Amino acid sequence: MTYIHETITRLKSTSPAQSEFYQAVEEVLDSLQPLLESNEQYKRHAIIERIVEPERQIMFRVPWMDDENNVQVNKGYRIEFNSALGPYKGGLRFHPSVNASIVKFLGFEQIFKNALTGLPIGGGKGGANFNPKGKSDSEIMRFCQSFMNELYRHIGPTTDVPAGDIGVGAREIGYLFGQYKRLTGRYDGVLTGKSLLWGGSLVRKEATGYGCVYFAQNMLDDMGESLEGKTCLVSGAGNVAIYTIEKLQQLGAVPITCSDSSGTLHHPNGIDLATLKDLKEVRHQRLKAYLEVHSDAEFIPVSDYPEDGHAVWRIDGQLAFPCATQNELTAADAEVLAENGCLAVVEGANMPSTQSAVDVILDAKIYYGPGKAANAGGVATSQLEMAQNASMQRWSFEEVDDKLKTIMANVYTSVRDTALEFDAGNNLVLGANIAGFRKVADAMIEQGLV
Ligand code: NDP
Ligand code: 2IT
Repeated sequence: MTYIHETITRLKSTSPAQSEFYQAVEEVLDSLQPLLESNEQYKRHAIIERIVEPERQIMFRVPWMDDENNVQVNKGYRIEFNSALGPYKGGLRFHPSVNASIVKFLGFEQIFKNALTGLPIGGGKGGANFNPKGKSDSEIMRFCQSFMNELYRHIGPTTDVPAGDIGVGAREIGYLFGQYKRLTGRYDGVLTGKSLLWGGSLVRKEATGYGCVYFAQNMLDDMGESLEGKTCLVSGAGNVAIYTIEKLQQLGAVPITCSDSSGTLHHPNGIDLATLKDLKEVRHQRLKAYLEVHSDAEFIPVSDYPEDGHAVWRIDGQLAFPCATQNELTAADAEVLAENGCLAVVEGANMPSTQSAVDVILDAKIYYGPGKAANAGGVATSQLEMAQNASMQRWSFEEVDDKLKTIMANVYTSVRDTALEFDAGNNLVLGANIAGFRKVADAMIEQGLV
């Protein structure tokens, strides 16, 4: 108990104003108590003190010219958090809310997530407080080029391999890769999530959403349940949400919602994925435009959301998949999910549930798949992309998808078995944190004081 308090107090004074980062650290440390009590070597090697401190933090200026020839300046970040298990690996987020706290919470989570995949990848994260909304294609290109003008000197196929996250998809990865190649003259597998035309892996685009549903499938199996016919609440309408919806439908479930920053779409007959993809992947429109095709759907604008939460979780559903952003599911939302008899919450996003929401979910005996386990399929498939690049091979869709299924089944089993090992029932938060931490901490001990 006291070391959690001491660690957070120290972080608050040495890394001020990073509330999301403290939230992520507190959750992990809270879970680790039984492990630390029974294994004194982690204390002797000061693993906690070291693991909460990034190995390296890079912050840089990103100047670029907009279409009106005005100079714009953004803040760029790359947090190289932990390389005990392999090269730093983790996405880049372009969103106006990005700051040191957000990038550090994401980088910290990434360490344990990557460890859970069982693949040789360390943890990192980056991004910029750049708002891609409303920007022209040439503005996006100029921003990505300027961002890479600084980032290129810090990354490499065996040192640090970024990918996408919120606001960074195939288009941005293309512009970033082009500039990296121009600056270095190297055709390296230095980014993942690349286009299938030039080094990308099949299934990477779908992997986070598909992986999240495979994780849910494993959980439900253990409960003697299945996805067949279950009504599902999904938040978000980006990469993770779309491919979560796709896989849910393929496996017989009925996703009835999605959301973006303008509001929530509720289609009781089931989301029409072709319309959603056309809106979001092709025409880049707000969700409300879905009603032009489906007048029987309902759109709830953000202005009508309850004060203490998010409209999407107030709709009746059997399974919940938060796939948008951090802290999008509150304690009040969790209470409504419990009242409505929700069976499981499986997180496609990173830290989408607030700490008090997690407490409500666990108390209500809703089966809970935390993001660092349930959304690990994206980064795992990134590592499969790295493996294909390094060996100059190209695997088929089925081959990558089969590996993804196996990885997600293994993530689930190791998280579940670790919870059981520590008498924590089906508390997968504890299972995920201990299983991930143990691998990283043991590697750190073997590698000495670095
Ligand atoms: P996208 O940019 O493709 O989509 C994000 C979606 O979430 C959009 O619908 C967006 O709405 C919505 N959203 C984002 N921020 C907010 C906000 N502050 N308030 C309300 N809505 C918001 O990102 P991804 O789908 O890739 O990422 C979604 C989540 O999944 C993130 O937490 C990310 O870290 C996590 N994740 C992503 C992985 C990946 O491989 N891409 C892997 C593992 C986790 P709008 O467009 O209106 O802003
Ligand atoms: O949060 C995440 O795991 C990602 N955004 C994917 C990271 C990656 O390197 O594929």
